[in-house]
Amino acid sequence: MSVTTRPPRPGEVDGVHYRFVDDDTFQRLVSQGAFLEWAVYNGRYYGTLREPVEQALRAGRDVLLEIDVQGARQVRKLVPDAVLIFIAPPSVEELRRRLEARGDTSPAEIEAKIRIAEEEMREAPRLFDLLVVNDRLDQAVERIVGFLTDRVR
Ligand SMILES: Nc1nc2c(ncn2[C@@H]2O[C@H](COP(=O)(O)OP(=O)(O)OP(=O)(O)O)[C@@H](O)[C@H]2O)c(=O)[nH]1
Ligand SMILES: [Mg+2]
Repeated sequence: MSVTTRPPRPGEVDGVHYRFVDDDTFQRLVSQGAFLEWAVYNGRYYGTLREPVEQALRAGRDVLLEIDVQGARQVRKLVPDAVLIFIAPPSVEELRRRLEARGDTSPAEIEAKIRIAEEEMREAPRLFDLLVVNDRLDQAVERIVGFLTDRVR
């Protein structure tokens, strides 16, 4: 679970979907070195706390992070053999349709997210180990599972 300064959307629960904090709290965590990685996405801060990740790794577990491209770049530096998977929409039009269908994102925010996604899709091929187009969910899942199964073999 990530820490963020964006406000919760309807139905999102603090401590479940994100840990929602104010700017001062986020900056304090940054200066304490509490984050493994952090980034600014669409004007809001997002970060992964270091401690729970290191604890899980010490216990021999794999850790899954759902983070943006800036965060992926930091993780690549810290953990060179991390597996980076970029999940892309089939098209910008479909991304817009999905964001609209979610019903919790304003038109201005949808346009901002689309601009960010276009930029991320330009950078992704250089950084990520696998690009998956999430057209049909079951097929996207199959590609990811297949890729990870080959990697650990
Ligand atoms: N670097 C970084 N990015 C994060 C973190 N947590 C979430 N993000 C990214 O921040 C972006 C915005 O996430 P949200 O605010 O959840 O917006 P969303 O429209 O629900 O985006 P998705 O969760 O990707 O569908 C996404 O690209 C997330 O992957 C984090 O801890 N670190
Ligand atoms: Mg989200």
